[in-house]
Amino acid sequence: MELATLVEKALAGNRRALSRLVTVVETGDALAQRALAQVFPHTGKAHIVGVTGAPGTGKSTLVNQLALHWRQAGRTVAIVAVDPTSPFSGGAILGDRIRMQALGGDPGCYIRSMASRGSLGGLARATGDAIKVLDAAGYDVIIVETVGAGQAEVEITREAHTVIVVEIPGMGDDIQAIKAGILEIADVFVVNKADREGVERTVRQLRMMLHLGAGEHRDGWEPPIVQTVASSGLHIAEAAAAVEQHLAHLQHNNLLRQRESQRLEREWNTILREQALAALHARVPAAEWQQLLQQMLERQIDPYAAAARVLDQVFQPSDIDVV
Ligand SMILES: Nc1nc2c(ncn2[C@@H]2O[C@H](COP(=O)(O)OP(=O)(O)OP(=O)(O)O)[C@@H](O)[C@H]2O)c(=O)[nH]1
Ligand SMILES: [Mg+2]
Repeated sequence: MELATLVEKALAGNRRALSRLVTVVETGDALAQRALAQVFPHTGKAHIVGVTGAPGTGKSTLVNQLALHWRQAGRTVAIVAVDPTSPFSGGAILGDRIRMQALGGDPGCYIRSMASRGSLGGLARATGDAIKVLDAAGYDVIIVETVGAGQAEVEITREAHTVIVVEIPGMGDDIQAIKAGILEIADVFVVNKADREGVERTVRQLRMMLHLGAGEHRDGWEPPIVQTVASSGLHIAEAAAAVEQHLAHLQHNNLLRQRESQRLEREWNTILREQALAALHARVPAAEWQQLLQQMLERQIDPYAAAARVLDQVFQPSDIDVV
């Protein structure tokens, strides 16, 4: 199929075309870039919600419930489940199966799994590009679930307008958000499995950490803490309301545009960095890279000087002065 036709069909709501288009952009190759060029003008409308937290905290169950909630409110929902740890962990498959049962066959809900693609950076890029396609296809809400806790989650959740961090009771003092350093990026805390003992204590600890922490949240927004039992649907409406209130807060304070601007600048810089490095590799012979590396190993030249050697061959010195 012609690329333009594929894009046209995908954006018109043809799900098979949409799946194929996501697969195309995931690769990140030249065709993917042409596809994204056609998709990009249609993006920027969806509310992108990131959901992150330690393995097994009930993220998939929560995402499923939130999707059902928003579907009942008449909004269309796309779910992207990202698993950087392995190509399809048991957890991801279980979560997906649960979702299929409740949401399967609903034309207003689209579900996509993204598994490890070698590098974490590659996964973050592929996820960001998949989100663009779903945004252009007109989904009102795009929920991105990331498994685990670490740098990859932080990278991927940066794509989101609203980030939900899921905690559960019974982790003692060891609140996962601290370890992962994701406290700062949380807009909404969900303490799931509130049917378990110790939920009050976990909420108290979170509240304390929020007050001890950087003081002000980055957007002058105090992250609410919502207790849920995702497996039975308890307090899902409250969690959804907290997410919607955060979006309203962003909109009323012109922060949505600011976030979007920061996000695009980051993405642009990443692309420039990757492509500039690739261009340098293409223009400077491999033997010379090796030689410079050898000289650094022998402490004959330092890394800054080695970089300058490469740059000098590609840019005019006056170009570098300008930079
Ligand atoms: N008791 C209790 N169990 C829950 C709750 N929510 C989810 N679970 C259960 O917790 C288990 C893990 O749920 P998932 O939704 O797969 O968790 P997850 O965070 O997506 O897991 P990974 O994707 O593997 O990290 C499942 O057996 C759920 O049924 C809850 O509120 N209370
Ligand atoms: Mg899951």
